[in-house]
Amino acid sequence: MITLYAFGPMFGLPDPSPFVIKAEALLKMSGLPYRRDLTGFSKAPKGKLPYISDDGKIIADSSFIRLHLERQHAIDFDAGMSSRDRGIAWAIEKMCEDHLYWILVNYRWLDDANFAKGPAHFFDSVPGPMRGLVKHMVRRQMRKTLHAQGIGRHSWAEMNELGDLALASIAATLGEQPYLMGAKRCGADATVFAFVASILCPHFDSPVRTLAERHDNLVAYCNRIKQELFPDDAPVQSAT
Ligand SMILES: N[C@@H](CCC(=O)N[C@@H](CS)C(=O)NCC(=O)O)C(=O)O
Repeated sequence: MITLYAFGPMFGLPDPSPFVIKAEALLKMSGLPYRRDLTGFSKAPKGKLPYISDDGKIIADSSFIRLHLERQHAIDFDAGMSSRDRGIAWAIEKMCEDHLYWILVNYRWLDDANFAKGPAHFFDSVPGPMRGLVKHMVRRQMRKTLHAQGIGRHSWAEMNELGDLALASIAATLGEQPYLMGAKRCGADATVFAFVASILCPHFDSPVRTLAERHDNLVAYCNRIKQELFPDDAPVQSAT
């Protein structure tokens, strides 16, 4: 039995981490039985979630989880796709993880209103007198991380422009198809769904959410995959 170590549903999403949503989407797509454990963060081998345990073998990082499922359980999430399409899908997936993600983090952590109704709650269990200081220190560290990554060096207007281009490129690739690369779901759909649904999350306000909402096909795509893989959750967002 596979155990997925996750943060747990929050903000109307299956998980506050798009990487955890991606890993859970892959598990659901695999059809393998799994359970969720919300207590594993302190033991995360890379200090981050998600990771899984598969019959005692620990695999950390959503990409290695995918590779493990493919190799260990003989699953090809991209079955039937040409090597060109596999390449495009992988590139889009990494654009979501290594580019769009940081714009999402910026708006969740550095926008005061979003932080207060979102990540601030990660610290609710910190004892009262310490809580403000811990929140302040973690937020300051996040600002430094965004600066080191590079996205934090841009103005928010520039970030929006980059976010707009990334979302437009996903929407253009998707076009009128039901899934990113055509009529069949592929591995990258787990990722694109996870990151776009996280951006569309109505709990948070941001210009990039508004930009994503303009793409009716992206909104419909997220709602379609949510319905297929996470049917108990509320719709991502209605098209505007
Ligand atoms: N490359 C990793 C990224 C995972 C990741 O960044 N997880 C974040 C949540 S979105 C995390 O656990 N952060 C906790 C921390 O950095 O302390 C993957 O694909 O799984």
